[in-house]
Amino acid sequence: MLFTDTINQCAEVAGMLWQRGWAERNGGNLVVNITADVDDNIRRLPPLAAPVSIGATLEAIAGQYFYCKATSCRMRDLARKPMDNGVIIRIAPTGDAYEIIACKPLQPTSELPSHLAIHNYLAANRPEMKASLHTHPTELVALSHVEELCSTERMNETLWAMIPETRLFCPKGLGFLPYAEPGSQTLADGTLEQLHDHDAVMWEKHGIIAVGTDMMDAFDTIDILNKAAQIRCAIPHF
Ligand code: 2HA
Ligand code: ZN
Repeated sequence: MLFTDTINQCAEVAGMLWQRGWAERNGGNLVVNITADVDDNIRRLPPLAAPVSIGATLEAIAGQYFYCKATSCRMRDLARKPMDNGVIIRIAPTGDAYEIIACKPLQPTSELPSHLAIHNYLAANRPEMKASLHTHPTELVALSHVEELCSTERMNETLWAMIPETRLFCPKGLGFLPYAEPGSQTLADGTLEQLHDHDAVMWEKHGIIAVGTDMMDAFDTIDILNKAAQIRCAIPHF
């Protein structure tokens, strides 16, 4: 895909998140690796602001390019104007900082530590996976408030039992991560650990993050999991 097509797909997914009620205000974030598709015009772009330290050295994505939702921006606005509500960043050749190169000097997503740690892992281990998506799907978050479901095993058993497609399309299930502060390194580290065995991670009482070959693929994983959660929540006397 051309990087512009990739960004348009992010806009399409952002619109669906808003339509589903999973992206209130500035909720959720998305990051996609566009390195394979950036052209020379993008490569030549000068930085719009001083480099920002990542707080870690991410060697596998050194020199790579990402499109990210900007912090405080709304998914519903990104859906209409992806370049006014998202940024393209370039990771420094040393892997420990990034610079914003297009189109406005907006700050990237507040969950950047989690997303970049994930992309570093993916680039080294699963290079076909290019996208990460975090959102707040209502029924999945609801299930993370039910104490007896709060483990990877119990949550997957429950979701898989609801409708056969869940196991078919999410055979690895999701990893369950106990509550950690949004945007924190604890959240990033825990997420990364869970992604060794899963394509999605539930953040207790907060939301979910999924990876995919592209943004639509990551969205499909969350959509399938939330469908199962919706069915569970629809069972009377829950
Ligand atoms: O970007 O959802 O987790 C807003 C959030 C933070
Ligand atoms: Zn969130």
